[in-house]
Amino acid sequence: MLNLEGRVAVVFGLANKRSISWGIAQKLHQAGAKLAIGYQNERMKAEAQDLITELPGAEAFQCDVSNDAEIDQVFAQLRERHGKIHVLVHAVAFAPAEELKNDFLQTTRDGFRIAHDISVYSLIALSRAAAPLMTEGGSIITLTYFGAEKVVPHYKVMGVAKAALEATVRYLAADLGTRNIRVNAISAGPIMTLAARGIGDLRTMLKYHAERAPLHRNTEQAEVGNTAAYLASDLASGVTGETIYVDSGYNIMGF
Ligand code: 0WE
Repeated sequence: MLNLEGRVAVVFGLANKRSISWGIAQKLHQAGAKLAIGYQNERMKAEAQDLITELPGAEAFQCDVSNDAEIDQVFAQLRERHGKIHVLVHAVAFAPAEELKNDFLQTTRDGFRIAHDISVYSLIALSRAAAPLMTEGGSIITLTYFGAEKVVPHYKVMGVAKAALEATVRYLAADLGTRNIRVNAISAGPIMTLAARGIGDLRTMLKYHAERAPLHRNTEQAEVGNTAAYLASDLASGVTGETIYVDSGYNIMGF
């Protein structure tokens, strides 16, 4: 039923086996998509490449999404190799560590800029580069978090960036709809990834989340991957500009 054979999917944001991008890449691969998977830099290379070789036919590429020249180069290569693409997954976010430690009131101009450049602007840049290759229509998927809409302790400038990301999804969806390119966000519950590991009380947060959520458990990468596979497929042909929660239902609770 969910068949992505003949589709080319490009995934950004692989760091290690805990990455949400890895959960998504595995599911897209299982559904039959051909994959190109990107990691940020030399430091991420070895671990990313080891994982990518687990998916037969998947190719690895290096791309720092804050660098326009690297983005151009990656999409030129994709054009050469595949001619067209169908799916873009943006699973990238960063704020300087100090910004998540200090009071939100102390957010620096530079920390704000970096968080928005890497976590928000990169979706615009990647979408602009991907759209000309999505000649058969397409699906663009990004990752967001509940901290965009309600205050989550320590999330701070990332919450502001994710709010901007969710608005960006709507504006991109409006622009790209005429080309049958859909743009959606998945709001995942907290998951122990490399990006989350830096957070002191993530363990407490995960426990709290599992206690409060209707499904009384945490979110798994594979569950996010399943929703990404749905959004990538024709099953979601009428869905664009949305934020879909994959969080065991946590966000619906008021008390
Ligand atoms: O979006 C995220 C990760 C965001 C993130 C995390 C870090 C930590 C290390 C962005 N940049 C950095 N920079 C670093 O130097 N999540 C949804 C995971 C996450 O991050 C949190 C969370 C959750 C959940 C930060 C504080 C509180 C909760």
